Amino acid sequence: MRFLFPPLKRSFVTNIGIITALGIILAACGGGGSSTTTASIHPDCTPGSNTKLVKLTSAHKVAWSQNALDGAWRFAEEASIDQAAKAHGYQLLKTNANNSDVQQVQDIQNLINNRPDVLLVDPHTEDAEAASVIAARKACIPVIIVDRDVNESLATPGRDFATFVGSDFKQQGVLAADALIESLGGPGTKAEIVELSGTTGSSPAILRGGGFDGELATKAPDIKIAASQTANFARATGQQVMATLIQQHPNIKAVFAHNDEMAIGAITALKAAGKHPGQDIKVVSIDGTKDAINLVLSGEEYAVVQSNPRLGSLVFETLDKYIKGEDLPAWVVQPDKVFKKADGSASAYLPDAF
Ligand code: GYE
Repeated sequence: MRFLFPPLKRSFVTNIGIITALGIILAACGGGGSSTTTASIHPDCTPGSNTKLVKLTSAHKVAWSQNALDGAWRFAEEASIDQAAKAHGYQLLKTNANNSDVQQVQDIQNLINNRPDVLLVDPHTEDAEAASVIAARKACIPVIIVDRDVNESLATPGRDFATFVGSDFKQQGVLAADALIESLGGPGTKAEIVELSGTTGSSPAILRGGGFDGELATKAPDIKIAASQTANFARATGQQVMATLIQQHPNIKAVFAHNDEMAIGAITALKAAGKHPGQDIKVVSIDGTKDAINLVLSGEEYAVVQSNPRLGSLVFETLDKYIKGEDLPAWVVQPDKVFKKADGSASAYLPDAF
């Protein structure tokens, strides 16, 4: 029995409907087809009351809870997970929470009910899905957290889940601040800027913001953040928020956006307000989408800090290690780079951009 569903063509409702139906069929068949059921590989684990992270000796059915499918970054991540699951021979059972914590909590419960061998979770926000990760551990299903982390004081790697696989978001924020300081002429510069943050409560928004703000305050204390507002990692929202902020702060000299989508929206708004991004206002963002790298090459963006969405290989190599019984670190770090026009790094990266 296959669990590979086309990612973009179905709504989460359809996916969950199918998952539930498949669950009923599996139950009726008395097993998981070609897959090994959780019960058979964890003879000593009692679902519902398990207190320890279970070890795996084999795995076939992998569940994947995605927080949204709403832009180039997430499509690239989803494709990478799909491809790596296939390459490593796993069946993949997928959900998409459409940027809703309520939906993602429900999705994870539905996935647990289908008794996968392992669960991969990309949490929408840090706190909201932590209890679901613990619910999976109690149900004898080990979890790997992918891309965005949970609040590790609520669910802990090595105890409640196997490990976190993802980028160093704080370091991305530091690198973005360094690039922005450079774009404005160096640490002695006096200027006002604005910050467009990602989804409130998500680990990339918290850590990118913290890394950026700390680096700016330490290295260039006269560059002040005049306003910091969320635009939910979305292009259209970035445009709307920037249109208002540029009226309120007409003298700003730079914009830091927590992702490329918001930067692209902001550039549209700045131009509509008569500004010249790249000249009178410098823009720095994070991700590495094709659209943003092209703006770096045209000079409208100063720099893009990479956040590599192609996490699939690292995730499934990590899962293979877990199955072999190797000790995993609490965090498997995905390394990232910085792309600029001046040093040729943006043009060199462009063919790989997503
Ligand atoms: O930067 C953004 C997406 O979690 C790192 O989520 C990811 C972020 C990424 O919506 O574009």
